[in-house]
Amino acid sequence: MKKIVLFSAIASLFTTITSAADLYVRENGANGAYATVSAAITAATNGDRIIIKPKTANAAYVENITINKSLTFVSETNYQKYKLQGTVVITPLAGRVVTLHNAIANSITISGATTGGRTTLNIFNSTLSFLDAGQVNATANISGCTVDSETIISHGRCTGNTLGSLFVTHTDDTSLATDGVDIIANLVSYGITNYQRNYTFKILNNFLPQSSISIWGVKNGSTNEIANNVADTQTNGGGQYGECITINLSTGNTGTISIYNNVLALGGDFLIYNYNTNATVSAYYNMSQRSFALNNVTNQGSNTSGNFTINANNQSVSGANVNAGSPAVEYTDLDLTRNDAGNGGGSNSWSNYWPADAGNRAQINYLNVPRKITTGTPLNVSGSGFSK
Ligand SMILES: [Ca+2]
Repeated sequence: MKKIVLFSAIASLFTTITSAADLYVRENGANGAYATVSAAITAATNGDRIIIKPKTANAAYVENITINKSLTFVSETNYQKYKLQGTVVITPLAGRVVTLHNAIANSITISGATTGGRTTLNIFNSTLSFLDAGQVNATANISGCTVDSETIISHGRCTGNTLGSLFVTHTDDTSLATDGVDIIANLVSYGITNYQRNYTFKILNNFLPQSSISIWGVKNGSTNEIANNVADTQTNGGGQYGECITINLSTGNTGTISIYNNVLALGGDFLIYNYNTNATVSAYYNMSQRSFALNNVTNQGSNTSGNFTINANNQSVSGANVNAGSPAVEYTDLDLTRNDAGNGGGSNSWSNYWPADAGNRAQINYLNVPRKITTGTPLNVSGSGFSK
């Protein structure tokens, strides 16, 4: 009897290992493939991979797609995206993980709250019109994507994207994620706004050529970072006072926000405008072309004014910002010189997330490295990336 039980256990393990399958989707169902993405989803089971061949002349698969399983979608053709025309909706479920690589799509949304756990949506190297993952108990990791209009998340990592605007919306999560919100090295045209109060945030090395960063919520008692960003409000203006960074926490919401090594090109009266004293705000080693007019900033020092040039064509800054960031060793640049204020500086430098040859090189989408290494202590480094 014991043998039978053991054999059953091994058989079920074997079934688990071999159950993940590749399902192919091709134009007109060529060579035995599915003709539609929806048909492949219907046939798939959790953990399967759907491999989609881009149609000739980049024609679209015209269908509304509902993803109600844990699946990964990839292109069959290297460095070429498949096109979807219609809506893409992810049905939430605790433990569900949906990953899309190399999609061209109109909108991708998670259709509602997840109960009893979390839904995870990963989108890499894709081009979208609109993305809404701002739901209760949802994590969205987005990297290497272009999203034309709004991107809405409530938790996750957002790295190396070109975005119209980015909103981190507040949700009343009941199954909390264990990590925070990371917004790193994105090109954002119309502003980054955080409302979330469940998670600590890091807003690092982003390039906002005509907009600003707004903070309307923090996790109570948390310490949050806004570092090495470029926010230029000279063209389109920023907040009410033209500011590059707006902070306005409501009563009962308190936390610390550290603002350092940013390039703040001001079109109005205040570089940083904090509406009240609910947030404890520090500002150090920021660079502006104007004098530092700050409102309700508790701690400040070593902010400098000087001449610099913001180059929107290659998302860089040159001039007085070079080596104007914090001299502390943990902010050292990749070339081991003092931190450059702006998106090129520090260990989360823009160049980490934006390969020079974007077409045929792997792209980093997350790095977790210590900023300072001490001899005699273990060095823990982790990261992830993707290709095609
Ligand atoms: Ca430097």
